[in-house]
Parts: sequence; structure tokens; C-alpha cells
Amino acid sequence: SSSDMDKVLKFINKNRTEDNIQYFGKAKGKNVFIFHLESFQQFLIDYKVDGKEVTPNINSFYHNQNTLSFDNFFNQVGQGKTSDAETMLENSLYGLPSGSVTSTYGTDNTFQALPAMLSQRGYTTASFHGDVGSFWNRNNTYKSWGYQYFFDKEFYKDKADYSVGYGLKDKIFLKQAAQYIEQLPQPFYAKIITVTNHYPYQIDKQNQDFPKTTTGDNTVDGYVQTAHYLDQAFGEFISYLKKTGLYDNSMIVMYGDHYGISNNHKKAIAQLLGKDKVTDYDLVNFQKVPFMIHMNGLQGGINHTYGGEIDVMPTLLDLMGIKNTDTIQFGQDLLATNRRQVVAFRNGDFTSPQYTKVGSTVYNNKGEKVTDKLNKKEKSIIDQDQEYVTSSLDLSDKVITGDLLRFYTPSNFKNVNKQDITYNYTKS
Ligand code: GP9
Ligand code: MN
Repeated sequence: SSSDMDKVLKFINKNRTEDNIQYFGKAKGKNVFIFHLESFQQFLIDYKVDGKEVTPNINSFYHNQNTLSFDNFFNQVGQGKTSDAETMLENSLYGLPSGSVTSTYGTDNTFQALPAMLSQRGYTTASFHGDVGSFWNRNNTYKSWGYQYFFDKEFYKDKADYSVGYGLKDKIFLKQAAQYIEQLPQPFYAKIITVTNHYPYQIDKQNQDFPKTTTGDNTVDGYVQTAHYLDQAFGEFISYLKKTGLYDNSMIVMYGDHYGISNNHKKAIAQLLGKDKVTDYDLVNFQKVPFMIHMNGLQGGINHTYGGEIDVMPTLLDLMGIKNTDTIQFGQDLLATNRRQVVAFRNGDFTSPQYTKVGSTVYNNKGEKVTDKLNKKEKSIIDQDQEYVTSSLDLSDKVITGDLLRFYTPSNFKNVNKQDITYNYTKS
């Protein structure tokens, strides 16, 4: 109801951050790429197998002097996996405790998503993906989010050996996506969703030019091989961007959507990390995924702030110089100096620079169990963090399940007319 909306607004207003004047508007008017690394975890960055880097191109992007990289950035997805990541990144709303926002609410709900905000500011907005458009109900959800274009599998030439698993192989997909990107009126916002580095991590013989790991766990050992393939595809894409000049006038954002190796593979994870065994604390940290922002002239470096996928939209709005003083967003700008560094996981657990909570167990930032050693002050900090996490998740769920954004329109936002959007235009 609209009284729930009052509670949401009260919570959001209490937790609003200030834009960082050092970064505000630095990307104003630039093209934006959101490059989605499927199932890509942070531990792969600079990781080596037999002395060879798994992802040399992504590593050099990560360390580039004009790339702002985050090394305490966590995936926060639930059952909605990729679709939860997309929901968080472009709406700053959480996925649901079960199921997927896009599958259940994507068609009918009111959203105030990033693509809609940008379309209303003269941007061309497009999403690219080598799987069928109906997966995760993207073909309907993207309309609600204000995407003007969606280039799904139908838009690319397909041959017998072009696809593996869920869709087109990344190299083939990106080459063909490039032909559409070239035709987008600038400035554009383009989201590129890769798919080859997806469980069960299969790739054809000719692309198997990287050694598998040797944990003996079959579902794990192919992971570095498809991650390496994704890295090569990314490398080719960056070369293309440089050739066309797009590299110089774009902000390139890159992120991993969620884990590739689930917590069921503790033994293999321990081996990959060079440990005897892994604790729940280690497994929380294993949920880190990359988040990087690259742009000419941007002061790069590794930023250690604790954050996650929910925080991406406010961060990008800050860089793009778009005020979000009255929007409904549950994340906090990663560049804000007054942000609260508590990362909520979908099951209600959380992590922060001081504490990590898994169920009823509390760990300090050295990974030691401190549940029974906390003093009154420490307990109260943890209670407050838990309260913040629980409220964020609950209120975000209310926004989705009650379709609350239909009761509230921020200033400078026009509601999206989904009926006016179709994705059946001419193919190249
Ligand atoms: C399918 C792809 C995979 O289109 O995005 O989704 P996931 O299984 O990772 O949620
Ligand atoms: Mn995914």
C-alpha cells in the first residue's frame, strides 16, 4: 500500500549518501558499456595455473591506471542468479528471497531503472545477449526498465558450432554484437551479457588452450578454461573498441554476476585457494566478484570499500552527474565518503570491514569466530548492522511484491510506456 511506500521512503532518506565531488559528473555524456562477466569470481583476478595467468586481459584492465577497481565487492544474488544481478545493477533493488524478480514481476511492475533514466536524457539504450530473449523474461522486463533495444540470440547468425551451453560462444557473440553497436546513435548505454563461462564450463576443443585445474572435482576443474576463453573474448572486444575510438569516449564498467563454484565444493575451493580447509568466513569472501570502472582521465586504483551489486546504480549516477536525491534505491554510492559499509546477502547474512555474520556466528575481519567474545558495544554494532540488513531486504521486497513504485515518481522521471517499445526491428 502507499503507507508501505512511506516506510520505504523514510528508510531510504535516512540512508542517502552525498555525491563525491571529486567524481560527480566525470562521465557525463560519455557512452557507457556494462560488460557482464558470467559466473566470474574475484579470486580469478591475477590467479595462475601452472604459472600462467587465467585472465591476462581482465587483469591488465583491472590494474590499468585509468581503471577504478574494487576488491571488496560482493555478489548479492539469490535464486534469480543473473537476473538478480541485473535487477540490482540497474534498479538498486534486491532480488527476492526466492524466485526471480524479472520472471515474476518484470512484465507488469513499475520500475525506475537506469536505462529509462538515461533514455530520458538522450541516451540510446541497448542490451546484447547470445541466449533467447525469453530467458529470465528479459524480453518483457527490459521494456519495463526502458531499454529501447534488445539484441537477443535472434539477431546473430547461428551455425551448428557457434553455440555451447546457454547460447552463442562469447567470441562469436561479441564480434556480431559489434556490428549493432556501431549503429547505435551516441551517446549510448550498452549492456553486454556474456554466457560461455557458465556451469558446466564446456568449450569446444579448438578453444581449450588453457590447462584445467587438478582438484579432481569435475564440476570445478573446467572453470578456469572457460574463464580464460571469456578473457580472450574480452581482449578481442577491447581491441575492437580501441580501433573504433569507442574506448576513448566511453566509460567501461565490468562486473561478475555471481559465483561459478558453489559452496558445495569446499574441498576443491580449499585446494584452489591453497588452504587446508575453508571456513564459512572464507566462503563469504569467496563470494567476491569483480567490479571495475574504466574511463580515460579517471583516477584509477584499487578501492577497498565494502560494497556489492546493489550499490552500482548510485555509483554510476554519481559519475554520470545525475542527481538521485529523491529516487528509491537501496544501494549506496561506492564513491561516497559517508556510506555505510555493510553488505547484505540475500539470506540475511552480512559482511563489513569489521564483522562477518553467517547464521548466528560472528567472525572478525581476521576470520576468527568471536560470537561469544563480544562486548556490549560490539554487540550493539552488530545488532544495528543486522537491523539495517534485514530492513533493507524486507523493504526492497515490499517495493517489488507490492509494486510500490507505481505510487511514487521521482522528479525528472517520466514513467516508461512499455507498450511503445518493441524488439522486432531489422536484423543486419
Ligand atoms: C542465460 C544466462 C544465464 O541467458 O544469463 O543465467 P544464470 O543461469 O547464470 O542465472
Ligand atoms: Mn549468471
